[in-house]
Amino acid sequence: MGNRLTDEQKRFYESEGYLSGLPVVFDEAEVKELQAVYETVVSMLHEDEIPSDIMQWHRTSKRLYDLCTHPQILDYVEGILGPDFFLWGSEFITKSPHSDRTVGWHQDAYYWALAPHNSVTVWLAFVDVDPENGAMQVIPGSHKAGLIKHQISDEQSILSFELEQGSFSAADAVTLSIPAGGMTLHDDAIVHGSQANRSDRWRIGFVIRYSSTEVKSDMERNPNFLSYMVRGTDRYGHNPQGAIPTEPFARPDYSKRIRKTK
Ligand SMILES: O=C(O)CCC(=O)C(=O)O
Repeated sequence: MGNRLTDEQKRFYESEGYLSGLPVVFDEAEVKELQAVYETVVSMLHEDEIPSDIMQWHRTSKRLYDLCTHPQILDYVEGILGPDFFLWGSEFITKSPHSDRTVGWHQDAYYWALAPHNSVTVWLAFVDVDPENGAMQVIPGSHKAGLIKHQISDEQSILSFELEQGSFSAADAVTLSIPAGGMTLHDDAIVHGSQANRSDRWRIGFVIRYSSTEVKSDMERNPNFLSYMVRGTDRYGHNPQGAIPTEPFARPDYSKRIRKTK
């Protein structure tokens, strides 16, 4: 029997918009396997690509689909979303040693054509992640204030949009250090981002997105959207369903991130 979120953890997530400090999901040997998965993904990239350019690996690669549907991860997500939810997004967000690359402060829900806002992200660490190698930071409680205006982001950011200076207080940020094989959870409206990697080590994270079945994708804004029911029953039937991949690894070519610079 896997771990379930306690009532206290659920209350913390509800009030702060994130949850960290969970026991690791994967042990040392499993982390080595995850790192081999990452190497396989990297070997499939084109020369001018970085891992975060290609999204939705779960749609084409059974190995990544299986990771996104790991029972322990789903048990934790169920503690937040309740019994009926689907998987729809996955991507690697990495920074090489001493990379200047950042993730500008943003709210995920600003990017997504999903309503109502009831989605959660799992941030799964493939290596130890801490302040030195650019761990994710969150502004506790910021998910309660609604969506804030975004602007075109700084050149170093992996993302295209970020929050305007002064629209939140970066001094309130909490850094989410995670041991390899561990994970955090965050709300789709929490303000979050990450700084450059100042260390000699890689920073490798795999983020996985899930939504409760009442969430509907606006197919005009996101015609490629596909949902994968991973727990419970879909009583709404709002979204197109994807087919579970059969090949262990294949590139999801249709899910390329559009960004300003390499
Ligand atoms: O990895 C990061 O620094 C940010 C991740 C992120 O923006 C997300 O998962 O929504």
